[in-house]
Amino acid sequence: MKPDITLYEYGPSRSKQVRWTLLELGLEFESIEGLELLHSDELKKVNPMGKVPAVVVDGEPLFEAAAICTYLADLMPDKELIAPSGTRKRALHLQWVSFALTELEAYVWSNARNTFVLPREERETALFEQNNKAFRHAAGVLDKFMEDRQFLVGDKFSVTDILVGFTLNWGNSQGLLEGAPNLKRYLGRLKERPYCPM
Ligand SMILES: N[C@@H](CCC(=O)N[C@@H](CS)C(=O)NCC(=O)O)C(=O)O
Repeated sequence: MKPDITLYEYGPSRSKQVRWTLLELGLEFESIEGLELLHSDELKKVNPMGKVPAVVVDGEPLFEAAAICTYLADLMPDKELIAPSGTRKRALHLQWVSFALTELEAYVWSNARNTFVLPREERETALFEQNNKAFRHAAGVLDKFMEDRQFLVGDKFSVTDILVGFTLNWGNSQGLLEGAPNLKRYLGRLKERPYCPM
């Protein structure tokens, strides 16, 4: 039986990762969408941080995009969007998702927070140079890895590409993928997929 899923989302946000995963898996879902959702009491019942994405699956709440997408892929093993637990490929999924969150996303998120998310008086622009340098360094490592590959794990499209690709695209929008031609080509490949929302 297919799970009953509600997705809390807001257009230009990390919730695109979950929407994309759901569409790749062919899962139906109810969407609750809107900027006014952020920090609302309704959303805090699902994610106490009041942030999107968040989901309710068969009555149980879950938040954090990486956890949600990984869980959804696990629910549909026949779709082969993720390798089973305990396999080398699964370890590589966790490796690249952890890499994206800590070595890439942290810096583009800090840039975004200090550009338009935080109130003007709390913004710290002195961080930008350091953030950009750290992102470019990690992107350079990933660019080399992708030199002779199409996708991140087992050279087959997977949920890992959804999570990491979204973050790379975010970096690209901040001008941080100049000098990473393999990653630009990789993003091009991801954008050719019919359900890609980037
Ligand atoms: N670590 C969380 C981050 C979620 C997050 O920060 N979402 C943003 C939208 S992309 C949000 O809801 N921001 C509202 C706010 O920070 O006030 C995840 O990856 O799901």
